[in-house]
Amino acid sequence: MMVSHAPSFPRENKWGNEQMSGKLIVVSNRIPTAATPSGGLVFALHETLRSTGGIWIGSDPEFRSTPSDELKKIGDQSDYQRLAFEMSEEDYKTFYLGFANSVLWPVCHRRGDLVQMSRRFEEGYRRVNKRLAQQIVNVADPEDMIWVHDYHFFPLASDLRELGFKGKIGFFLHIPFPALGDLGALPESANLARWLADYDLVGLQTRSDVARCLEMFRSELGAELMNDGKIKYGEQRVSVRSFPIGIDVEAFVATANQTSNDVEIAKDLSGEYVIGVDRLDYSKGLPNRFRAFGRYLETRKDKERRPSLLQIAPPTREGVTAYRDIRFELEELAGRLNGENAELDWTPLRYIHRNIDRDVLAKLYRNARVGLVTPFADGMNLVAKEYIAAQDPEDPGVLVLSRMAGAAEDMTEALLVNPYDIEEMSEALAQALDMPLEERKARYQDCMKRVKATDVGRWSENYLNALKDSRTNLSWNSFGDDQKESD
Ligand code: GDG
Repeated sequence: MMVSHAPSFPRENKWGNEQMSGKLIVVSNRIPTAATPSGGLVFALHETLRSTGGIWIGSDPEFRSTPSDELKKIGDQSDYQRLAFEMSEEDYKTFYLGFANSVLWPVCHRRGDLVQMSRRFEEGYRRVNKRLAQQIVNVADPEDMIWVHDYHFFPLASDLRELGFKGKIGFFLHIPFPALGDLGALPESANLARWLADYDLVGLQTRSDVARCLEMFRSELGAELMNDGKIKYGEQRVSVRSFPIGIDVEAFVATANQTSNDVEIAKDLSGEYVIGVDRLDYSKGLPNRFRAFGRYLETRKDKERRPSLLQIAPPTREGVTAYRDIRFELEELAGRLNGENAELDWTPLRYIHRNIDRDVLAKLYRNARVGLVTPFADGMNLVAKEYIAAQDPEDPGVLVLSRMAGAAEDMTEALLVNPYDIEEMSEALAQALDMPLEERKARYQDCMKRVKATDVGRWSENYLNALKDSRTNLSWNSFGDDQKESD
């Protein structure tokens, strides 16, 4: 069923004393369909929208040969509206697999060598964003606040402004903000600086991301940094701030503590094991992690000691060549590692290329002596936070964390490693496995403080408060008036 206009939800909200005058509209590529979705970010946004009412807009998983001009209701509608935008197969290939994941993703993760240039990709990206902007304008009221998530929708504010929307629009980038030098790998049509200047608030994961974004505004637009921390570009004012994302700490601790989800663990894993959990993505540094584990096995002094590595790596974006390549590379490495090190009664590496239940995952984290999180580049990395939250405070395991993950900016008491340095990672593994209880506890407590400080509920509250207080374009302060007339 199609909708052309959504009702306003003037309910009490939980992020401030002042009530929002309009409704909240969240835009993300994926939209949850279950009545109560699980998973940190999705759950936090669901809870936010439940308390404020509003609309969550995302892509329809089914393709249409001719996508509708209107948004369609999808999944549960009881607390807020969930609306989907339709795509054709060509849209999916060019917008999602193409421009978003074969151009923007590699550029933001410092893999310019993996960029696939194609005019079709650029056109698809612009087409889907423009169509979506029109669909949003059809359901938005002038005083609504729009919160756009991630690199799929960089130009959405520009497209909405072009259609006359003057309300507040915020953007949050979940992945690393690219360095100035890497922006050169984008096609000319992708002008990140101009696109982002049309938002009121640009939220990024870390302080380093903010520094890179400011550098881009200065260098590409000659924008000025003002005393209040905002960027001034002509009449526009853009706030650029870091909002480090986290997990739903209470829920995750409770899941990891539950005894009802105790898992039958294979014999190899009943002793010491090390865990890695990542979507199978080239940015996550999995081949080097396997190499470092192999190096640890070779160099360990006590050959009687037989720790295993449990790597869970569910498939993702398999329509992109670079993802198929990393899968083959990993399978080859896994085979070699086990071939060279396994014994009749011991398999050193357990590699699972499928999705595992969240409850089971929490338990697997809790029982693992070491959490290995070694991406080459990562916006934040929630696995690092989940691993810490799942630990037994009286006997915690140790987090080995790449310096290149956003999480490392604050979780400085993890064992920080360079994901390109196999030797260093193998030494860190040895140090983690031998670490005395007191040191493990002290490091865990420090990391846990950071995990709690960035709880995802607080994250969305902080972001929305900042968006509410922001205002970009001074001439938009009279926003709403002409839109109301044309409505
Ligand atoms: C992007 C940014 C940023 C993984 N395998 C399974 C499973 N997972 C869950 C993990 C975790 C989530 O997926 C992965 O989150 P990450 O943060 O590690 O990474 P991305 O997917 O790349 O997310 C990242 C994040 O956005 C949020 O802003 O931190 O930097 O790249 O929650 O537990 N969950 C289940 N089974 C699996 O097999 N149930």
